Amino acid sequence: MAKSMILSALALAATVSAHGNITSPPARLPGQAMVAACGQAAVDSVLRDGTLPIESVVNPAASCNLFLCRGALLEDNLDIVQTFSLGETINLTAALPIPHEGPANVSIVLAATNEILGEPLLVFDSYADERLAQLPANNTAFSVTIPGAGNGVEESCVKPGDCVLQWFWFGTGAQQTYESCVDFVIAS
Ligand SMILES: *[C@@H]1O[C@H](CO)[C@@H](O)[C@H](O)[C@H]1NC(C)=O
Ligand SMILES: *[C@@H]1O[C@H](CO)[C@@H](O)[C@H](O)[C@H]1NC(C)=O
Ligand SMILES: *[C@@H]1O[C@H](CO)[C@@H](O)[C@H](O)[C@H]1NC(C)=O
Ligand SMILES: *[C@@H]1O[C@H](CO)[C@@H](O)[C@H](O)[C@H]1NC(C)=O
Ligand SMILES: [Cu+2]
Repeated sequence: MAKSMILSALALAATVSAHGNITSPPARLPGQAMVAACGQAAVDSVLRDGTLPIESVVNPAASCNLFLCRGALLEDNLDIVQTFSLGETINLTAALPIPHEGPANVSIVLAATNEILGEPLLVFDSYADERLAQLPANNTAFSVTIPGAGNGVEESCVKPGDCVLQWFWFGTGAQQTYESCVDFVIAS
């Protein structure tokens, strides 16, 4: 490896800082399918810091859809697809090592169109406010309830990859966007 490459790798490592992601249920991680779609440099940047905002992903390829799940793909996460029931309450936990105040929500997103199904399940008008002495407990441990019958969830979220439960947060001052996705299907 050329000395300049080592130096630039060190410089990158020095600027890495953690921001936030979902820690439970297990959320999509990068893998070989994401390498194919986004490129190795993009995946390496996410592997260096799994809490990276989408704006900091390095050199994403044109085929990389960062605005859904920060480019992470079902194909790399087939072993962690969750099964939820209509009306089930799902507890989530997030890590927020570096908070940035802004709106956040947790929504069922139709992966094919990147559209929210119905309304967001949970909305924070103000999330991760770094000016607070302590973040509210609900910023890192919260729950959502999967809608009941008649809301289109059972028809829309049938097979893995149809729907994701996406945590989305935008740090207004930092101008940074965070996304973590939990793959799920509705129990039949
Ligand atoms: C969250 O970030 C941590 C720290 O980089 C990383 O180890 C973990 O794999 C990430 N998890 C997800 C689901 O992105
Ligand atoms: C979800 O969280 C609530 C409140 O902390 C707790 O009472 C409940 O047992 C949790 N459910 C599961 C399935 O862990
Ligand atoms: C909710 O999340 C979606 C991404 O899933 C985002 O496009 C939308 O702006 C968010 N809404 C609010 C009010 O934060
Ligand atoms: C989170 O907790 C704060 C402080 O208790 C409260 O003001 C806010 O309404 C809660 N937000 C949500 C989305 O539950
Ligand atoms: Cu940040």
